[in-house]
Amino acid sequence: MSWLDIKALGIADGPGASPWNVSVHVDDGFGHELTSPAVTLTVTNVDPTATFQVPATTTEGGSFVIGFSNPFDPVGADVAAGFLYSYDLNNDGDFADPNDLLNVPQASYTVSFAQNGNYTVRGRIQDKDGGYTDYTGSILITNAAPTATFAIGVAARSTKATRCRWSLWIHSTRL
Ligand SMILES: [Ca+2]
Ligand SMILES: [Ca+2]
Ligand SMILES: [Ca+2]
Repeated sequence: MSWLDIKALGIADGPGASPWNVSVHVDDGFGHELTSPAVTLTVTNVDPTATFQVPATTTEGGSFVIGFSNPFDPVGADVAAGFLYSYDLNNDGDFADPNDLLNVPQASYTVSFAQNGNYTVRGRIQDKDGGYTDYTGSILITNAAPTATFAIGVAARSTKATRCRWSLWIHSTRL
């Protein structure tokens, strides 16, 4: 009995109702019938996979997108049910920290880190049966150089053409 034969019986999605008791009944059409002893068949779930994408670098304070593409599961029932995604921004294995996301349907997540540094984030794709695969990706958050605008004003006050008083002021704004 092949796997295709088993799938034809409707046993395709593990774990489903596993374990199954399977026996084979043979009838040659001439009155000879035979039923085999039942054997136990356990169909295990296969974990889904995907490509986890994290940009290599960005600038601090800016937002960027992490997420999954090419989700795959060999069982149509698991694909049809849709996958759940989780995001662990500090890669501590806990998907419930502030700004983490646990078991959400969206395959991408827009995040930002306030400080520069090298960060590793974890992502998980999970099927309806709880099978999952974790991935990690690293991003370098570069320091954002401070910027400023300068305004320089000059005023002249004079009572005579040969005598002048000058005032100078500088205004700066740090962004
Ligand atoms: Ca399954
Ligand atoms: Ca699966
Ligand atoms: Ca976490």
